[in-house]
Amino acid sequence: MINVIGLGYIGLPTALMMASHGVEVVGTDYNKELVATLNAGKTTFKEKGLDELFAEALKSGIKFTTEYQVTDTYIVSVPTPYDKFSKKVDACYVVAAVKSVMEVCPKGATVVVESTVSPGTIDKYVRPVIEENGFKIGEDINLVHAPERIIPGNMVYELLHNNRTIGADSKEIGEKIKNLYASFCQGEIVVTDIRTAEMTKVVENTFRAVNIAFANELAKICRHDNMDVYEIIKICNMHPRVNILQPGPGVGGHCISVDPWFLVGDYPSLAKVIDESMKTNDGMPDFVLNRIYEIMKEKGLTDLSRVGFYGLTYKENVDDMRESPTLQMLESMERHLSGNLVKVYDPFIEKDEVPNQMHSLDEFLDAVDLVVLLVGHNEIRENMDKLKGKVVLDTRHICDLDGVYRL
Ligand code: SAJ
Repeated sequence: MINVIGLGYIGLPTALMMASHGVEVVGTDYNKELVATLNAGKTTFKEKGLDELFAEALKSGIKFTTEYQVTDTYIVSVPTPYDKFSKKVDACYVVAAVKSVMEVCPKGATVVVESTVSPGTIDKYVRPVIEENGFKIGEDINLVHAPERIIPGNMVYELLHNNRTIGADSKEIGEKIKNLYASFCQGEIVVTDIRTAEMTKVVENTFRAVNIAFANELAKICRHDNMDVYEIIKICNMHPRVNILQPGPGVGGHCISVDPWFLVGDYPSLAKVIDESMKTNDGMPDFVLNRIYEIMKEKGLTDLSRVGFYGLTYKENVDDMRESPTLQMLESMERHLSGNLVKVYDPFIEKDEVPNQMHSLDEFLDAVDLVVLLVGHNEIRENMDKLKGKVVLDTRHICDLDGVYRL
């Protein structure tokens, strides 16, 4: 039996996927409310194909509990935030989970850490916890790092099809865990050592962050001299060895806006490009705010309460607001203008999360003259006509109405 610890964005789909592929799974989370919701037959976030997968896993007998199980394999997928001051990974949840596993697990068990961690975290924080509990790693307990790689918005598909990395101390244990993931994963599964697996995962997200920062910097250069950054990127990307990502209002989510900081925190004098890139991305919400003020001035608009922010989530077609650029813009306005007057709307966020939040597209559009498109949800892509007659600032390059403003 596999005990999956942490039933959030990664742990839950992973547990469901294994269960629906014939593996006996018990999911454990310390959040009683979350466990109760799952036991009541409901998922806790929206994701394409998740409800169907959940139904299948329930049929196959998956169980959810707050208790750690006595078994031979544990998969730890708990959050790894970063410390805002030191920029280093905060491994407290991983350490707490492994500690709890150590209290119940028998000798011979394997602990797989799926959470993203900076290179060296397992040596520095996880191995000591195991040894402090009297276990010898490699003899009594086996340790594996199998970082998740799935993208929110397409998690179920990517769980099935992405290649995976398994880092283990010994080839034999690496192969054993590879076989477990191969129960559902159709991608290639590479077995390597733990430090390499840690670094690879962080590097993948850092590559994307730096690429987006490059696109954001190009957007600023192009704005300065009135060039079309999107046309330029499109043409550059027709070169067989160029692949530039898209500029945007900032980088949110719990991965690309977080993981690269681990490298800056651990290697401050070496990770220069990464540091600058992260600062560029973090500066985009303020860049968008300045664009809004410029456009208001140009159009003679003075009333901020007639400005509307479309989108609260960190990207399109997900219901996740973590580190979202819109929230960063609202916070910045709160700080500088001591209040937030703008109207906000997101079809994926039903609960009231911010002031002046509206709950239908029509109500939102009636209340505003300037619409700032911050997230490219399908809803707005399918209703572009409704923006006719409004002043539109499109930060996602999804609107081609006449007179639309861009980054
Ligand atoms: N963004 C841009 N321009 C782009 C692409 C994205 O501004 O061209 C923004 C998005 O709007 C969003 C942010 O970047 O705010 C991050 O979104 P994302 O879709 O690039 O990535 P995440 O954070 O949702 O998921 C990433 C993925 N990593 C890579 O693609 C290398 C995913 O595969 C990882 O599993 C995930 O991080 C993770 O958990 O680490």
